[in-house]
Amino acid sequence: MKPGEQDILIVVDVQYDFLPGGALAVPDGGGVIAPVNRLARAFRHVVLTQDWHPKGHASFASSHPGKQPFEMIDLHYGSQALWPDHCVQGTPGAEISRDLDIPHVQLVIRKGYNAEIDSYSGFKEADRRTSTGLEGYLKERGFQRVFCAGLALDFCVAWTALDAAAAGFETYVIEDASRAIDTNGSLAKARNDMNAAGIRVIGSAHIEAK
Ligand code: VGL
Ligand code: ZN
Repeated sequence: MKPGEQDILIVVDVQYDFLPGGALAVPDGGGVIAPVNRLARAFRHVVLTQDWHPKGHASFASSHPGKQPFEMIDLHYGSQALWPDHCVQGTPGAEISRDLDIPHVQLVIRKGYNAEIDSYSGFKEADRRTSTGLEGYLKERGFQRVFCAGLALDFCVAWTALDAAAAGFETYVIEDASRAIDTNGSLAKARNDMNAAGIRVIGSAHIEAK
């Protein structure tokens, strides 16, 4: 298919902390850079998300004495996975990779900046009520199809895609332009949830150049 005026690519969290050597390095995370750059050239409209936590964020294991990264904890909005400190506002690990070559990016949406609430999704925080404003932005601009890629497939890419579908966008995830963390069955669960929501998981070969 050929992306048009009503299609937008959301490139999720391609930040140094999720790349090799980063605080929460996604296995083969660097493998997304080339396919994302190639893909982005086919889209006139591209937005990025950026995980952007204050120090001491509720999703950091270090904020909960006795807890380790990748354990679960109950927070006021429900169950939350705990992570190593990552993407702390203003640190090098929070920067978007300079290897992304997408000068036509139109918007960078930051998320996870509320100290007490995580946000895997670019649309809605983990309390499932606090909006980032992205839905309104995309609707006001008349987009109909949303294509998601980036890091990590089983967390921020999947949650962003699930919220895009819930908001009524025809939603695609581009698998070879994404990589997963895969902890505690998260990848299988994400695939199931995306399937159930009618999200199409496709390869970037299906996207024709402009
Ligand atoms: C992410 C865990 C914590 C992601 C962000 O980008 O998938 N995962 N924060
Ligand atoms: Zn995070």
